[in-house]
Amino acid sequence: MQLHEKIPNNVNLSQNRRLQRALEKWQPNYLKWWKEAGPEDFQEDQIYLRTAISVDSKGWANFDYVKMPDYKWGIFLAEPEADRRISCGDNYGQPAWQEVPGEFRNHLRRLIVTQGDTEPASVEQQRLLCKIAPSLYDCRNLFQVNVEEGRHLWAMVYLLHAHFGRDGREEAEELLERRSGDFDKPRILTTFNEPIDDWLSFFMFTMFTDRDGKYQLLALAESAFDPLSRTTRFMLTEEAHHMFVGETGVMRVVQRACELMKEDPNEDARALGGIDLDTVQRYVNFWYSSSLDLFGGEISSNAADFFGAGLKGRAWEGKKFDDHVALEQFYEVDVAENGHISKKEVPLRTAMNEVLRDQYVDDNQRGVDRWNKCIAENGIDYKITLPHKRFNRKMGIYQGRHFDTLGNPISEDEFNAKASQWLPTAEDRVYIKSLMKPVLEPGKIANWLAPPKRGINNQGFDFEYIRHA
Ligand code: BYC
Ligand code: FE
Ligand code: FE
Repeated sequence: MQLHEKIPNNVNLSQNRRLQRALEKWQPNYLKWWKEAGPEDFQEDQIYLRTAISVDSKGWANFDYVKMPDYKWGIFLAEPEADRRISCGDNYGQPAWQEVPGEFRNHLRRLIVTQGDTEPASVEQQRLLCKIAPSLYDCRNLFQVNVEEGRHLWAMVYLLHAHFGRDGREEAEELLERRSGDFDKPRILTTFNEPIDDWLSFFMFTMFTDRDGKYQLLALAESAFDPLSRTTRFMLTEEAHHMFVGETGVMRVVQRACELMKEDPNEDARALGGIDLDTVQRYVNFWYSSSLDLFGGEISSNAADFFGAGLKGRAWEGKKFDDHVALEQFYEVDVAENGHISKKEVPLRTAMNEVLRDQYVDDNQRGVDRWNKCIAENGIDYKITLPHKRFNRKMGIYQGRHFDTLGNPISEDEFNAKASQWLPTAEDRVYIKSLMKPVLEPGKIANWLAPPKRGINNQGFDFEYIRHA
């Protein structure tokens, strides 16, 4: 472990001078990007953050006060597995690769760049949220997520620099040049260009979009390219906290809505300055459907190529599946034609995006069930639901068609007539925005949000998570 170097790492960076120099050249550009596109405020303040200092269970969660620009963004790969074998595709059972095979170079670079692009994109999307944080605790969690997404960018840039030569270095520069939502140089994937300018959206994003991250990382953890597998395995340990922020964040919005409903004679949470459950549902519908798009097309030759080459597997390929070659099987995909849905058996490899999406859907449902349990425990008769996976899709075989939230085909006119019940309206957004006033005294919290059950790292909710410089 080389912790005291300019770039903390467990990859023996000092043994490879060329690589070290190249990354040290990229580092100031990264910091320039962070100052320009990272959190708009608090850069001089001391934030109570966790920093990874090693990959074992003790060292990866080290808590202390740190100024964000001084955060130790390091390069950490999970420990190598002895004699690791390729877990899927045509080369199943062969030794995993330590170097990139020429024939898969372009595909692999593309996957790594796409993964890498989402990380800074999310930081850009969230950069103004610190100005309207509902509590010090939440503001600290936002920064924790942001610095770790920054580290995830480092993780991908390390792979580009170490294994893709000049092209890799160029891609690493471009990762700092694109900007979320920018007209000329947008980020690569759809959801990462959507604005996140209120905290309800932030909680939805960390619930649903970071969870796409979890599933894509699980798929890449199966990669035959061992450095990618080891990198993503360590990223997954950090990812769990991001989804915790999302799931418990929405849970606390829901809890507060229930409390206010019980106080109001008309059970109207908005009347008392809360976020009503119908609005929560519309935000769920939007962020969940947008995140479903991130899995790519239902029927995809790219997905088949990635799987066949062993570049990307399914989540928990070894544990959950028996046949890791997947050449003989089929997967059932619903296709929509002339207003009808019919089942179509497609070769399993071409359906790998859909297989991963279905694994993701189940994981989300478990979180939604916990929100509904909270609502029921408050004695309120309401259920939050995930819309059908055909609803409001912008990518894949359902794009350009219209479906209700149960997945039934409807006309464009019917969709437009119902859209204001299903998706956040301009009025919802104005209302939510009006609630977004900063509350930054330790122990205090905005009226629309319930406090968390406990604080971070055994600290209380009223702990001073941020010390003003
Ligand atoms: N937006 O065969 P298709 C995370 C493109 S999140 C824009 O259907 P494929 C994080 C596609 O690239 C995880 N374009 O899809 C979360 C292709 O373009 P070309 C990020 C899209 O290639 C929160 C064309 O459409 N990681 O970590 O099988 C905070 C046809 O594509 C979209 C990854 O995504 C879209 N939604 O799959 C921070 C893993 N969908 O080739 C971080 C790496 C598809 O025709 N990426 N396209 O020009 C991949 O595995 C694949 O690129 C995808 C797409 C699954 C995204
Ligand atoms: Fe990430
Ligand atoms: Fe994340």
